[in-house]
Amino acid sequence: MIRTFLFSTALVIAAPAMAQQGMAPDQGTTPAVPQSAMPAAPQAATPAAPANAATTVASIVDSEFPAYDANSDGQLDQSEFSRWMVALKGQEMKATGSTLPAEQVSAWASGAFTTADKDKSVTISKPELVSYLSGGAG
Ligand SMILES: [Ca+2]
Repeated sequence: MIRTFLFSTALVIAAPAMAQQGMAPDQGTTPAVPQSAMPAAPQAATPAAPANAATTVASIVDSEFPAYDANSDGQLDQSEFSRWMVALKGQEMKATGSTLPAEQVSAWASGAFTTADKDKSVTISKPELVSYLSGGAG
């Protein structure tokens, strides 16, 4: 769910950038890698996923990370991470028109933290977040 929303956000972000390039869709865009170029991808059965999805998530995380890394230590603690996830969830709910009670959103964010913190360091690093948002958290 969150992942889907992240991609649509990326598209919204990308659209004005392309418009500034004189509406030439052939310039400044990375050609899509054919699905057949990624035979090893376990989620190859998902045709809607852009081939460069991981790169897209990574670049979004890169640009947003400092805004949520309140103490600038390069890691997100649970409250920093939750703020980000709750913000994403809020945008997602707005986009989909569905709503969840605040306590459910916060319970979800708490579970997301546990899932994303693969090495159990009780902080989320950039790679952990990228992995989580890319759906690599299993
Ligand atoms: Ca961690």
